[in-house]
Amino acid sequence: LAIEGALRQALAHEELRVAYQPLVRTSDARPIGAEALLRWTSPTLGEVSPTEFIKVAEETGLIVPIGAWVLDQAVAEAARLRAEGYGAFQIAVNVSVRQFRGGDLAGLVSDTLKRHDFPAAGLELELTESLLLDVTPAITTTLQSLSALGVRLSLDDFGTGYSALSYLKTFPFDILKVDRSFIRDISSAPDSGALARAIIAMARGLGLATIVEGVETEEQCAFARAEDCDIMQGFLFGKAMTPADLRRMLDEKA
Ligand code: G
Ligand code: G
Ligand code: MN
Ligand code: NA
Repeated sequence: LAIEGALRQALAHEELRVAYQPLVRTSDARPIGAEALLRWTSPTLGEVSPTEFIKVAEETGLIVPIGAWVLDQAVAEAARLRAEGYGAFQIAVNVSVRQFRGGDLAGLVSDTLKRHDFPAAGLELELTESLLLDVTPAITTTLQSLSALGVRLSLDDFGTGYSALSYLKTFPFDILKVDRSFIRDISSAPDSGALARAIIAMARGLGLATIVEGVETEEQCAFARAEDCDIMQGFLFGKAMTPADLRRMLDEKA
């Protein structure tokens, strides 16, 4: 595989970078944090789509060292932002199932937070339903250790996988990210948004915070506000951007 070979070189040759997509508080439209999203420009393959190379990284196990690197970069950036006075900046990092098998994930997270003197409560780890498909005792223990550190756990892309709703009560999740497919066709039609509305209400009933993903229009933004969703994310506010662009946005919206 061309991608696999090139990806093995990528970390060592500094071809990877982390981009940051703003997370916006619904109540006052302020950016309060960002999701770290990995980007790769390969000298031979050009700009490779994350959906494509993350799949390869997961299959080969390369996601273990790459994931540790993303976590380090993202927490370091968030610590700098806090030191520069950007409030209680929150950082969200995606974690693959494979990283739960690659060693001591809770230890890695704890060490990373200590190294950058960053509070656990400022870090959100985004997990997908695939983690819960065949959950092992080791996965359960790791989730509990992460939660005990004070890190917040979110269930990403909610509603697209094979979720048994009981997962939400069995595991220590703090945040539910409503997949963007549920708000894609929001309109003035009376039944549009019914599923998103039900998911948000259920999350609230379980004491989970909610993030609505894929907010691209004012109409979708108004929907999130009307439904009292906590945080919004989407192209209406910004795509994944460089740290410099993120600072410009935080300065403008301060
Ligand atoms: O940035 P974009 O929306 O194109 O990302 C595509 C997919 O890649 C998403 O599912 C996203 O969660 C995933 N992704 C992006 N960065 C990371 C990362 O650092 N680690 C993992 N595991 N997944 C990531
Ligand atoms: O799976 P996860 O939710 O982590 O993936 C995040 C992906 O969603 C990124 O690739 C990001 O580029 C994409 N994304 C973020 N906001 C929007 C949006 O408003 N519209 C669309 N179509 N994609 C988005
Ligand atoms: Mn995500
Ligand atoms: Na998502």
